[in-house]
Amino acid sequence: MGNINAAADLSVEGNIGIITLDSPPVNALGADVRDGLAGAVDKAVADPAVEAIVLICAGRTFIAGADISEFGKPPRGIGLHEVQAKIENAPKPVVAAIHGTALGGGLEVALTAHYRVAVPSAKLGLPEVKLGLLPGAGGTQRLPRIVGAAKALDMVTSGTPIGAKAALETGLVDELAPEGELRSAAVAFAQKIVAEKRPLKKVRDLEVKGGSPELFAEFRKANARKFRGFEAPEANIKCIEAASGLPFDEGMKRERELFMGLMTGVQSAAQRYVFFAERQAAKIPNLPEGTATRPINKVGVIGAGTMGGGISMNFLSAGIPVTIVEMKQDALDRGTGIIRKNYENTAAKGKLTAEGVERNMGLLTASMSLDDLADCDLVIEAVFEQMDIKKEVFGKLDRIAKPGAILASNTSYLNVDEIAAATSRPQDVVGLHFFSPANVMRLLEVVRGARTAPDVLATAMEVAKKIGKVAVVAGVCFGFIGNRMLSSRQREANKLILEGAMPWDVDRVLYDFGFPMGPFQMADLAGLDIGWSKEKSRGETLRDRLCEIDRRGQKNGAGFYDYDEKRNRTPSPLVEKMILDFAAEKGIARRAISDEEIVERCIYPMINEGAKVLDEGMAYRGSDIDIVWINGYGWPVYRGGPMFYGDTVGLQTVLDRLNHYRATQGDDFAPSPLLEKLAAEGGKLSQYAAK
Ligand code: T1G
Repeated sequence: MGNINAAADLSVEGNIGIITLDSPPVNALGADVRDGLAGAVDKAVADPAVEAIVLICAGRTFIAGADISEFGKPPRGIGLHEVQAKIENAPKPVVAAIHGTALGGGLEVALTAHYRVAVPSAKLGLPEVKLGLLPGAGGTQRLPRIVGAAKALDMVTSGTPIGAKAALETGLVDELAPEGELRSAAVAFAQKIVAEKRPLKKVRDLEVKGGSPELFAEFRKANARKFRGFEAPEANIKCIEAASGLPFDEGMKRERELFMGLMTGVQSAAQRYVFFAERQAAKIPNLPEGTATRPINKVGVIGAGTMGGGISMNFLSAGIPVTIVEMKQDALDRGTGIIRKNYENTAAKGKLTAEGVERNMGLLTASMSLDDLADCDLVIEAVFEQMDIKKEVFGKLDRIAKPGAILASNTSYLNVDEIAAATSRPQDVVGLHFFSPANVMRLLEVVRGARTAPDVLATAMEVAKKIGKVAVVAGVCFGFIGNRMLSSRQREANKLILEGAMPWDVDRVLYDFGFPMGPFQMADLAGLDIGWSKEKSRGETLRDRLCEIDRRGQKNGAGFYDYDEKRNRTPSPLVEKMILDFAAEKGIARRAISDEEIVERCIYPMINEGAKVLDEGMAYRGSDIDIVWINGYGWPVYRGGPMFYGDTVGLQTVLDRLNHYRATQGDDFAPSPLLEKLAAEGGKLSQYAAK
């Protein structure tokens, strides 16, 4: 293809030189693409027949950014800044023709062109902040010169792209081309600017509008909570400030300095790791060649409670019809009513049109008979977490569902093999563990039973992507991956508040670590009485005692914390006294507990449990475990996940601390053999993959 190199081609049509980049899958700016682009610009500039240049990409998208896989490796090929200088300083107009997504370095290249033409479906953005970075090829200096400081602040710190129509309104795009006619439209545009002798519009020569000190102060204040713990957002803000206050070249120096600071930091290494880890998780190793997925055109959901309703919404929002079944009319009406209410709330926030609400609701069929699931391609059970009830449901489903239907359980920890054994088709049974609220949380644990067929597993992963979930395959064990590791953190948190810490100490430390909230605030939010029964309660645990005095959590104004009418949370003196009395009753001599011990006691056993999960083959990869924790439990993405964090701390250090606590806390801290092996070999949990 390429007559410049494998990635770049230059053709001439009349007086227009057309540079076409073709480097699947996303035309990322790897060395070959940069070299090819530079060569093609040189050649087009040198050709007297060429009066203007169009830069376009083959495949599904315009350049989607620098090649992230090159980061951290020895530089190869021409630098991106040099390529951009050739474009911006070309003596002939350069028109960037954009389809798909012009992201990061891709948009930064387009910003050095003199004009930009895009199809309406195109998106333009600078998502580097999601990688713990900032646009390091002039994006923070050129973007505000077009869209203004306020819009640029929002775009670079959120990383959210804007559509081509919005880009046209802000001047980021000069003209929209009809879908499917980008090339011809861009060539016609180039011919027009030549005929009209339009100037070579350099973005760098424009002034930044609206960059006042008040803007930056207010922006920082308004986003402090959202950016808590992250380094990259502040660095991006500083760059937009520089663009507003310094000459272009000075601003570029400031951008470079801040970019390198992030590039060499742990947070960006973590966030770039997560980018690839999330895509790896979607891949099933050793899938038999030619495994085809089953079509999922109709879904059945059993149970219209919180989970059943949330699960249904995922499919409805993706345009897949759902039949939801409940045994009682009032429960069914309540469930479908909540689904509608949720959509109306989304519409009220402007994120869904009224037509969208009706479209989604129009795909929902409510029923009180399992027989109405007979034509579903996938049925998801979301009934009470009790094995006998689940077995009964699956036994009935076995008789009702059509051959080849996939039967899934939303169980959060029960044995999927046992459930499958209640049917005559265990090969069609899989676990689909949604996280509450199921229509919001991105994580889906896909639990493969011993007899789950490969095409069922592949279909589950495919449908997960279709409904916008991040799916991770888990093996059958208690709590699968996430909840199994969570239980070790919960155990230690409960012990720590008897040994000397208070709930608010543990919550503060884990909040500062980067979690959205600590375990005791989480317990109050979820409700302390979940799974608790007055009849059976014997006051053995602190939670029993709290529920026995009707401290059920945030919902009734008192749990581990006291809550005022605005739900503001304060440590409870009553609970503090209960804890002291309870510890004394247990003969526990309380002591001062450091923040460091809280982190080590809550996090290191999770790392150890993750190593056990890997060793038992309950997860394919260490990075899969990190994806579970980031997308299901709010693990701070800038720490990469428990496996990546263990590698960052150093596995030998983790091992030493586990053995230290084992002396006083017992075999809950006995290290996993895999952890010992990797520590001895200098291996990494985040790079580990089951054979
Ligand atoms: N570099 C390397 N590989 C990339 C890549 C990139 N920028 N983007 C995607 N891939 C791979 C990805 O790993 C996957 O590989 C395949 O392409 C399909 O991706 C100097 C420093 C473009 C919206 O952050 O947002 O520019 O798994 O599954 O869902 O200032 O990919 O098939 O082997 O995601 O259709 C800034 C990142 C970089 C954009 C397409 N750019 N990419 O989504 O496909 S830093 C980004 C995306 C930078 C400059 C700075 C998405 C997409 P595999 P996919 P998709």
